[in-house]
Amino acid sequence: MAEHESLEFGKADFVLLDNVSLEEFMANLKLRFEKGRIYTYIGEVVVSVNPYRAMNIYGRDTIEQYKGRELYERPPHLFAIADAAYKAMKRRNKDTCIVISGESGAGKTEASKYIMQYIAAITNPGQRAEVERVKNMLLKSNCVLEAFGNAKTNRNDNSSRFGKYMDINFDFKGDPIGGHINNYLLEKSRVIFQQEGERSFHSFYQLVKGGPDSLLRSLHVSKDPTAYNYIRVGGQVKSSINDTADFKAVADAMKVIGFTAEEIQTVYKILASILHLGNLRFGVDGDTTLIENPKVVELIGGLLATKEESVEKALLYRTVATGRDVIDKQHTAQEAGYGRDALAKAMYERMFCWIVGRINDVIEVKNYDAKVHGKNTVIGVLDIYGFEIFQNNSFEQFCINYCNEKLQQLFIQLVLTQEQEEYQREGIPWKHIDYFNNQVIVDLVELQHKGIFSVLDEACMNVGKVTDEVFLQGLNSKLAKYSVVGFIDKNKDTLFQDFKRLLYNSSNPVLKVMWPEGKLSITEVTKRPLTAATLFKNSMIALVENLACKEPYYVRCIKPNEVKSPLLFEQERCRHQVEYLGLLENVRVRRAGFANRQEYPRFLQRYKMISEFTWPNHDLRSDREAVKMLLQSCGLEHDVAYGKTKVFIRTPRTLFSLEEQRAEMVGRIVLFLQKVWRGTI
Ligand code: AD9
Ligand code: MG
Repeated sequence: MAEHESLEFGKADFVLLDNVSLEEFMANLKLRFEKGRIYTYIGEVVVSVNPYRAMNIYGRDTIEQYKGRELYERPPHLFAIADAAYKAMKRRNKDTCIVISGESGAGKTEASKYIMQYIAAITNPGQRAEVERVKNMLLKSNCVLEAFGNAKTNRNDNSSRFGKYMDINFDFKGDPIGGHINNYLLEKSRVIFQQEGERSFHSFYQLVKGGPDSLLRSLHVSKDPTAYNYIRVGGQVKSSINDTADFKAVADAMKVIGFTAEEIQTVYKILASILHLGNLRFGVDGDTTLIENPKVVELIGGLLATKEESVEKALLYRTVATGRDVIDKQHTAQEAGYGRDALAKAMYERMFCWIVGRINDVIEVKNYDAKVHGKNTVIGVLDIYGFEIFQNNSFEQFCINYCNEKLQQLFIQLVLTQEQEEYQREGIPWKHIDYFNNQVIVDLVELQHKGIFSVLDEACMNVGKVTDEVFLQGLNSKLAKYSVVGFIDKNKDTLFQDFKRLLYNSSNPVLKVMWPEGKLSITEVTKRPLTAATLFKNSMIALVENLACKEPYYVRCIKPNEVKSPLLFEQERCRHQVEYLGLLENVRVRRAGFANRQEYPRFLQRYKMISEFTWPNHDLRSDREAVKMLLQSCGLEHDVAYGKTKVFIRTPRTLFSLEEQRAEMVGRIVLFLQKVWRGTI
């Protein structure tokens, strides 16, 4: 319980508040923020407030202070939670996960990076080259993924526009031997449009501003971001980001990870093609749709290693199969514009997924034989896009916010519901603590037939008949805060097959592999693909199932103000977050509850040497009785409760004391045995 911390900095654990009220909680949170103490515990949960300034608390010396320590021995820190997850994984062979949540700009991505850095720093004491290689890849992958998956929004200069779950695999020694990244729904609409004050993905500005002259010349890209429609809005946005330096860092990271020169070049070519695509203009001449600036098509054809005529045809026509005939149907200028934008978004998304796949190729554990090396365990780190409300909230915000509700539901399930259920099951006297269960919200979105996703999918099946407005009526007020404009299109996520064939037929092999379904002929592709919402829902359900079977550790991030100030603690904003994160309920359950529980036989196995009643074996009626005697004899029974199958320990201090006594006894026993061995006894 971090007693070494002076009270001047507030309570290091909210469980220690004199009264558990919202007022006291907020006062403590504010005091600690103002004193530069950005982390506070609720038991084993870390509450973090974004400091919006560089803190000198992540260096080598701090890492050393936390390494191998127990949570309550040091002031609250992300490192302590990372260490706890690591210890559980190493000592108890448990798969663990660290779930980081909080709204956009609250500090999740930064936290996830510090956690990974900590794990990298404390592992591989033997300096094995292969392990060092893996660690380096894992750390470098962040830089690449942020370049392509993050963007400046009005809420965060480096906002994650995709969800990321990374597994780190460890061998029996506890050293990282590989990893795997799952990515979730990239906000690809950003490729073609940004709200005022926002930017597209960093990668575009890095290329335009940081690419060497020779590269830009070969791509026919100018150094002025405002020359490109797709990033024009963002091209003028001022930000703290140094795109030029980042371009180099990302190129270096890609090289280190093992992207070939050809692959990196292809990535640049795709980025450039997208920029050129955005400048294409369509017009009409009589009843013919045409491209007003055909020179741009030539550039795109060159960059994508496809024929100029093929690009033009794919942009202006759609090949459809009617019965046995195949005909070319001309787009209207509007349809052609829609197709162009869909192509730009899809090219970017495919490239992003391909990059993740390539990183996975390199970091994935290979040739691991559990029989030889022992069990391979993992620590998962989840960093998703945070809850966000903009002036205009569309399909993407809807998905992002659904994802946050889903994670909150998991937290409620594990921390609030199951915890209370266990006390009841074990017969521990317990007064139920009430909380808002957001299951109703999750159901509203994902329930079969009745949920919003289902209604949306149904609307998408009725091609032509249902517009966004009709869909809205169907939903009534369920979606009051969202603008439904584009919901149906974004959910259907149509990309004309012509484009897939175009890119599959590229003579650039790197590009070609991103478009495998372009292989199918016109008559083969009639199956309706799953909608974006269904895919997202399925991926979220799988994610939650995956997290639920691991031992979870939580970091709950809070954003102190809207203006990125290191000084401002906006009371109302923070209170709101504390409320919807259910932190007060968390304190109540934790406080009334128990920090640790162990089944009686396991408890005895570990601590029986402490008491004469239990060492070497007890003769009591049951293990339960024996544990009672043991705890009585060392004066700790005031801090425990006896369940049906488990003993519950209220505060970590008691556990600490047991551990100390055990260590002392083990020492004595060893000494005794040595003497027996030497014949001095
Ligand atoms: V989003 O949901 O991806 O939009 P995050 O990930 O929660 O969001 P992020 O980690 O990107 O937020 O933090 C936002 C900014 O706050 C960072 O770019 C830093 O400037 C700042 N920040 C966050 N955490 C820290 C920290 N521990 N120390 C210093 C921080 N600055
Ligand atoms: Mg983030």
